[in-house]
Amino acid sequence: MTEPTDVDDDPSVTSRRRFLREGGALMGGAVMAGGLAGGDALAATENADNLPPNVPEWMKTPGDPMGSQLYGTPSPFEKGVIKNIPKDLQQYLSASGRTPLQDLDGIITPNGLFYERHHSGVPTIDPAQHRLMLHGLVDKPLIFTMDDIRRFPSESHVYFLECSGNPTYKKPYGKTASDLVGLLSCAEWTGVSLKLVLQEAGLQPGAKWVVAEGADAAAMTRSIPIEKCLDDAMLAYSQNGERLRPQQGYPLRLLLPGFEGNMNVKWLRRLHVTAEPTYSREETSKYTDLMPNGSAREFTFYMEAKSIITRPSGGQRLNEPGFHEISGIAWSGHGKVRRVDVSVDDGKSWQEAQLQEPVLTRALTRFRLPWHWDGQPAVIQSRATDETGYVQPTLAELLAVRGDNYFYHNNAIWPWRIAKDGEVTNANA
Ligand SMILES: Nc1nc2c(c(=O)[nH]1)N[C@H]1C(S)=C(S)[C@@H](COP(=O)(O)O)O[C@H]1N2
Ligand SMILES: [Mo]
Repeated sequence: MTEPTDVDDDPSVTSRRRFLREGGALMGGAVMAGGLAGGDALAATENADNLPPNVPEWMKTPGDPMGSQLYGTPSPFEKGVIKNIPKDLQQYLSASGRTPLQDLDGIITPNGLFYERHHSGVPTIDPAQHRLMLHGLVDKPLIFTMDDIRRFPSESHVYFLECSGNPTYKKPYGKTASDLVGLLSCAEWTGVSLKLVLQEAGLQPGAKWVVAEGADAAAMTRSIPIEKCLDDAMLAYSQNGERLRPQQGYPLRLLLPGFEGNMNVKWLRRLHVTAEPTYSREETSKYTDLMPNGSAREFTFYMEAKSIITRPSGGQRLNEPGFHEISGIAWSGHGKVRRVDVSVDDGKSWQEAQLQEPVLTRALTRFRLPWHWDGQPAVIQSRATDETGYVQPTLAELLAVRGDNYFYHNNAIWPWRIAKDGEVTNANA
């Protein structure tokens, strides 16, 4: 029986899905080829009557009235900037939709394009009927309504969130930045410090883990070490200024800055304080890395330093030689990005890129490097170093140490090949 699973589950399903995605990629490709890397998405509809020195038609009559859109949506000309979900897979309960990283600027992911990954569909939860139960090794077990949660002092922080199956180690590798690492997004989260909520209940001696459970049909369950719970863990109810989207865990999710996406339990309904981890499916069968010597890396928690060039990147085209800004994103679960180096000569030499402010801990950091493309074939890539001094490895280095018995936690450098005609493709594919 084939169970519908996804990127961070069964590798055979992953490759089947990749195959399906490539079959359905033609239409998306047309959208992506324009509008990127110097192209003009609207060139096809160019009309000289609207170009200087003429007065364009949209200046000759008033525009749409107020109230035509009570919740704003992007310009119709941006309709190609959408989540990356293979068409054939949209009916699956266990699925993922990727952020179109190559189409975005800055470091914040708009809520409508935030990646989504769920194991049993997206529940529709009435916040008035939602409760958070806190029990186990506490002095006073408590049940909170959403109003109770919102009475705690609030805080807001910008953090990235990344699935640990992003990308897997299994070939074929994706064509675009989104295919490769689009299970990654970044938002300003608002909520309450988990520490405050735990203090309200009073932790008992021996409290070492907090087991979090989601209110979806998967009852997603993960054990969180108490140190993280008393540090920067949050119970988040808003993202980018508005309430969480249903896909992100409305009305309440756990947000564990820098920890693998899976531990950030959505639709959070229960926190059980325990002495031991619970060894749930998600921390034994899944999200655990089988090493070449047969031992398993489990409870790895933090996502390691990583970066990718998003422009120019796979699926895009450089229209002509000359000036092109190389731009991308870097991040580390361990803290701030300290530097990003970029190579434009297949890794022979590296130049330090400029980091765009703000450089925040456990958030995406935008980097850029001015580049003159001489029109010859080139391989470009970026390499992140975080504040601990850790340097992002190559795929070969990573495979040499960890093997490929498993497919989580791939933070390898990802090179793009630029052909003489300007076409950009995945150099590892
Ligand atoms: N309750 C619940 N929480 C969950 C999941 C889930 O299926 N159910 N998926 C996890 C996984 S694998 C990831 S990568 C992140 C994805 O968060 P997002 O959908 O907001 O991007 O949520 C995690 N939390
Ligand atoms: Mo995930």
